Amino acid sequence: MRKIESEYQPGRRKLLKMIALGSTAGFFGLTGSINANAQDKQRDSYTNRMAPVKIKNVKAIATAPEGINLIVVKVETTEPGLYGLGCATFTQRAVSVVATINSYLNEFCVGKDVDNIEDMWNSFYVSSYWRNGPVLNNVISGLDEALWDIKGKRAGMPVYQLLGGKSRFAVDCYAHANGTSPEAVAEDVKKYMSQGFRHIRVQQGGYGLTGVAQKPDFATAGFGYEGDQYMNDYAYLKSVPVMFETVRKVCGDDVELLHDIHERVQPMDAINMIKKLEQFRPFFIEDPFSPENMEWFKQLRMSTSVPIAMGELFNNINEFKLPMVNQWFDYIRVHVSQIGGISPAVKIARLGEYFNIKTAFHGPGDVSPVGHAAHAHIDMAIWNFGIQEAVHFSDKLQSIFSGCPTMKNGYMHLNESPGIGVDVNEKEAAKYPIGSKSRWQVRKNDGTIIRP
Ligand code: GCO
Ligand code: MG
Repeated sequence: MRKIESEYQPGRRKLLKMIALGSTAGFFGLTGSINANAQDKQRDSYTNRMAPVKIKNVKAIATAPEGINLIVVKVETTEPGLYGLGCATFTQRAVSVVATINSYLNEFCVGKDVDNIEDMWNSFYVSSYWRNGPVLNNVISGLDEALWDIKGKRAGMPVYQLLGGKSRFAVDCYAHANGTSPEAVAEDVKKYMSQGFRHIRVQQGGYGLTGVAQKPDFATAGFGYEGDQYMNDYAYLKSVPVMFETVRKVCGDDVELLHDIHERVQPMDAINMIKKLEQFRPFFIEDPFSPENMEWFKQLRMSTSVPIAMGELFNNINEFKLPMVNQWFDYIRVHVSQIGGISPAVKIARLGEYFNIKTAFHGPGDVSPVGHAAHAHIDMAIWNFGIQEAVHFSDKLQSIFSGCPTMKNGYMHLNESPGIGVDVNEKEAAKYPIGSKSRWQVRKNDGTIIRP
């Protein structure tokens, strides 16, 4: 009868096996303890290197070198020489943003840990109970971007690396061509094409031809206020197809053309005009309607296949959800500081990925160089990047802000420094105090105020 092996009978082979198993376990134990030691060392060095750093002071730096109010938040920390900068530029209500930064935000932040960006964002966001307005969101944006700047400096890497690294070698941008006639606009387009831009926005007489409008009847009648602009929407609606036709004739088809309706005409007029532009293959038409008229997108989508960009006036991150789920537009025009900074902008961009909607972040002159750089860090990392609005950084602006992104061949390049990469000279900034005038009233011929 064959002997049954009992569960646990140590025989020689078994003994050898046990010894082998034991020494293997010993070996792994040893290596395990070596790994554990290595991990402990890593954790210790991380915690040593990333020992908690607290916020010492938060202040607003306000400057207007080009007559446009720019606001930056500076977060100073308990670690000598370590501070962060973030864009909080709401140029039309700059004084209110500065006051809120130097009071509520500073009071909220002092003594808190610099590391927990998401929690700092959400806790300040709800700390006012009422939330999501342009002033408070710009204040949060300044804090948010400054904390990302600090985290990048502590990690010793540019912010785009913290967001997942490069998805492209540089940020493709569009330039702004303008002129008082279709021919002058075409000349301006040629100028930017010669600088290497592949995407160019075309505007005749600024937004809505206001730059070339005649004297309106409301002014003759003595109605309205000083500085009111006049928009003749009939003249504007006829001028845009003529402008596109002229630019295509003069500059050809190898340039992408963009145009900003700037929400200034009646929705059905916008739809009819956009249909007339189909033959000129626009890259995108921006802000066909105001945020107050979102339902009209259904009609627009049924009427034309011209790509649409929308969103610079959205303050509430949730304003993007429904239009994106319904694919009412193709490009997300986030004004990053108006919705609260890098953290919410990345969330919206990532959401866009699931609806094949690309980004075209708002990048006008009323964004600080810190803000423009923050845009570019997100643009470098996200997959669904579309195009970035670019501006020229003047020498005066660069005398205040060092490390500004550079433009080459229509691409924006970051400087690879840790953090956001832009610094500010407070003494220089103080030479150009901000103002409190803002003129965004635009009227029709009879004096009716329109959405500007
Ligand atoms: C754009 C915008 C800006 C805004 C300006 C408001 O597409 O660049 O429409 O020009 O009008 O930022 O202050
Ligand atoms: Mg716009």
